[in-house]
Amino acid sequence: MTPGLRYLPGHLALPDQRQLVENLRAAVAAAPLFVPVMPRTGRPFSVRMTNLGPLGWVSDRGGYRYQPGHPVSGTPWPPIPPLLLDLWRSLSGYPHDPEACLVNFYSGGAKMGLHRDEDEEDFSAPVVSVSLGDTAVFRIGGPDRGGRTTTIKLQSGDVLVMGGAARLCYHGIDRVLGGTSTLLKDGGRINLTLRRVRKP
Ligand code: MD6
Ligand code: FE
Repeated sequence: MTPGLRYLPGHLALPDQRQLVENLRAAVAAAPLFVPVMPRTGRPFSVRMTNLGPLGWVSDRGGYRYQPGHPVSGTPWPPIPPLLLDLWRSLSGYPHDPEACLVNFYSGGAKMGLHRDEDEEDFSAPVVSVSLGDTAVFRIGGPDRGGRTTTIKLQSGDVLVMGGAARLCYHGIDRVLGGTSTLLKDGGRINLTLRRVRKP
């Protein structure tokens, strides 16, 4: 496994997963899921998104960036729930709190192409990822596109930390395996990624 990649299967107990789903219901009511589109082409993502925290990641025809408010309403993003801040403090090894929590919602045939998380200023902080709901096939490679890749099945409650050399590795979601979890009433999958954006 890539140095700096930590895979923590079942790290979040079921009551904590349920708590997060409750937190997310309230957050999505305040900051609705939006459909990002690819820079230049305007092609829509199959994943719907929202964010928590002082900054949120958005993608539109103008490019990828972090901004303080929702792309449709302009309203500030809801706060990152305490449970996620505790998770970050216990796992990140980074002395400052995250500034962004990207919420990805996968339904139907949603997937995510191979990409690197590189829109942040501070790569010394890891990205901490939490999976909720249906199992996903997560693919991870090296720092260059086109290299060898491996897959990990991410189940509800699994946590992944991408730091060190893994921080800038290519990764994506091949597919979500429907009907593998009952956590979300209507099925699907939620992925939360906690990020530090700016240098402190
Ligand atoms: C997902 N995850 O699991 C997509 N990025 O749905 C990511 O893109 C990701 O899991 C950076 C670090 C960890 C991740
Ligand atoms: Fe990513």
